[in-house]
Amino acid sequence: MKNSQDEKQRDLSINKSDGTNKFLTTDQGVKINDDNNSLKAGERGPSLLEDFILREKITHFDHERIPERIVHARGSGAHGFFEVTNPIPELTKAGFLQEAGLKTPVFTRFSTVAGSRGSTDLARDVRGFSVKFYTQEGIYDFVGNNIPVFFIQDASKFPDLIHAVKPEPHNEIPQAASAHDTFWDFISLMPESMHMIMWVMSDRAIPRSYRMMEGFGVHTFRFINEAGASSFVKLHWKPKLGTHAVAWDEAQKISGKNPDFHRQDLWEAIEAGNFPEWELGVQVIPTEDENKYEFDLLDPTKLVPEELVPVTIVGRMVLNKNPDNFFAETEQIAFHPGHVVPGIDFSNDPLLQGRLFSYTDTQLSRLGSPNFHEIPINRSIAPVHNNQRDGHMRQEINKGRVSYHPNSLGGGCPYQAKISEGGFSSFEERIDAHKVRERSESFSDHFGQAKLFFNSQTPEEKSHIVKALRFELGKVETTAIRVRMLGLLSQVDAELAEKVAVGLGATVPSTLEFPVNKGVSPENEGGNQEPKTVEQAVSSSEALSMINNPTNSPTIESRRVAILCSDGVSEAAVKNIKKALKKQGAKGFVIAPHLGAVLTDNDGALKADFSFLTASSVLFDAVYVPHGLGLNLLAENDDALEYLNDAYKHCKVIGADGEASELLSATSFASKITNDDDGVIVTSEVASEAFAQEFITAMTKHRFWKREPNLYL
Ligand code: HDD
Repeated sequence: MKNSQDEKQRDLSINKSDGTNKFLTTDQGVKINDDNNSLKAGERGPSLLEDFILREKITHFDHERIPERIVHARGSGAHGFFEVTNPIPELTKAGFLQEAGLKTPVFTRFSTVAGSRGSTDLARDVRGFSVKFYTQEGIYDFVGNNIPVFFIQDASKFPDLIHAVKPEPHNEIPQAASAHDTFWDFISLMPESMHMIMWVMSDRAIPRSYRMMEGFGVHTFRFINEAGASSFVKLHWKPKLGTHAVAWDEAQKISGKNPDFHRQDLWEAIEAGNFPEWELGVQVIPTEDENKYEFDLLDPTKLVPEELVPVTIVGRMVLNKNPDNFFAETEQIAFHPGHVVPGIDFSNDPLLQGRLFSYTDTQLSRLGSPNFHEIPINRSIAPVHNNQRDGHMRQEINKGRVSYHPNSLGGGCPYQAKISEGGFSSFEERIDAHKVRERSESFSDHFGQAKLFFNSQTPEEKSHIVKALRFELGKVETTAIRVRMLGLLSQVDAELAEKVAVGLGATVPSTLEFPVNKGVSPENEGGNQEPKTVEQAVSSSEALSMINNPTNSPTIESRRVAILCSDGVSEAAVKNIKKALKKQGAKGFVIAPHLGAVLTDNDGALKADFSFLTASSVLFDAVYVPHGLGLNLLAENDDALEYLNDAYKHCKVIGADGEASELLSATSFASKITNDDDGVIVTSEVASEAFAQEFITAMTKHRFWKREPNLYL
């Protein structure tokens, strides 16, 4: 296999254009002399229909929107490469996984699910994690999420799920939020969603950055090796920067201060050369182990605990180039879990099977034609030859008179590939079954893994789940829906249900009740099976907790620190912390009452990166106040104090040196600071290296959740 790392960029370059030093022209290449005035009958007269320049410009403008994605409309993407570190030829014959060091170009898109294209990045939601591999054997698409399980077990419920979570149809409210009646009405009637609900109510749903999220293929897939032997696999992406979240109050504030927070974070990291990186891991389940577990491998509401099947790392992905054009690349990219290459195949997971239909179908209305594979970002770098012809916006000029197979007039070309020549062949699974519209009994455990997830959380994380549920269900107006949800939560954990109930001023019901709707027999409500709880072989798993996650490394790379300054600030202190942060790959930003120069204690000047108004505490990972003469100005400035108050509330590191530590007594949290809060660091020295070190060590802990009232202590 050849290293094709740059091949996709070369392929894209033939479609790129740049108007620098060029004439303005019409779409037909005619040079334009006046782009400011339409052609009129007299300078004050009506415009003329013959003005082809005006007509062309307006027509193009009138049609420049395409339908947004029906889900995952809001997203951001980047180019990069995937490199094999541990080849796995014994598992799969997929060419891009065969040799150590082999690089394959990728384009990766991250997204929220429910919101529309212009919605906030910080919604409480699942995040999409899609990777298009431009392999030498054709396109392979990984189309996963940052959560390893899903809400529903059968694709036939997907339209219902999405209708329920999207803004309500009568008034189009609320945008990018699940906290409303229709979503929880549906969920309260779908006990199979309880495992996923635990994840979505956890901090996984409010990531600090796209660069700090795990990715999961969710379904069980198959790998097939050269000899035709198959194994079941689950795919994982593990972020180099660890898996981290923001606080819910912070997420809501970020949504107002900078709704592009994740998009900008990804863009700026790549522009600054802080290329985000993930490891690709596989969990391999031998075919003979298919029925070994207490859960069904085909059930997408279940994960395989890493304690039962460890994750083996096979390669790494680095994103190192921003798109040149958002629409052409990030918007027009079309992913499809059915885009696989020889060596990768599907399982019979009924959710996956439905997806295999949906993705091509949706591109037909979104991108407008079956020729969407010709759009540059979707184009394979492996040669494409077949007898598919014509259609809207066809780019390729197929030569010859033959567009059918078999043929003799074209010498039988293009000809089929033998399996030994790389021809795709599906795994020959033996199926001997009745055609039925049923769900397997092995899918009926709806609570066992919800319990596993909940039991794997730290007390802080459990407390966040309770608060998230109080928020979400608190926004639900129909009491019966809240009560039904409390019933389902009690099946996961009695204490969890009780604590949520307190927030709602409600009582946990003693029985589960599903109302029977008109015309539907009771046994068909909410699937075919009575929901069950099956005891799991693993009762708690570190990998499921973000705080205990074994892959989290103590790094502050690319983290942002707000340095609150006013005239008279100690230049040495600012430089000291900036230098120390830079050494760790992080960055300090000077925030001042106004933009322009901030005068320093030694008659120098620092450039303000932001004023108190143009940034906000929630856009930073930590706040530092250096010693200085103008501290009394900060103490009187509500905007400056809000940086500290919010940073404390969101459990971030706060540092102050010299007299700056006195500023903390002007904050709303002054009386709450305790000696054992490792996240509030004060020193009497100015510009002390030891202080900078302590500040950085505290930042590696990400957040000091113990400041919050914890419902589980
Ligand atoms: Fe889906 C988009 C992930 C179930 C139908 N899905 C979409 C995207 C991601 C996922 C990441 C955005 C791709 C991009 O960036 O362009 N979807 C998932 C995961 C699922 C899942 C991890 C469950 C395990 N999806 C699912 C089902 C169906 C769909 C069951 C339909 C039966 N998904 C779609 C879609 C979308 C889509 C309507 C909208 C835009 C697109 O495909 O290209 O076809």
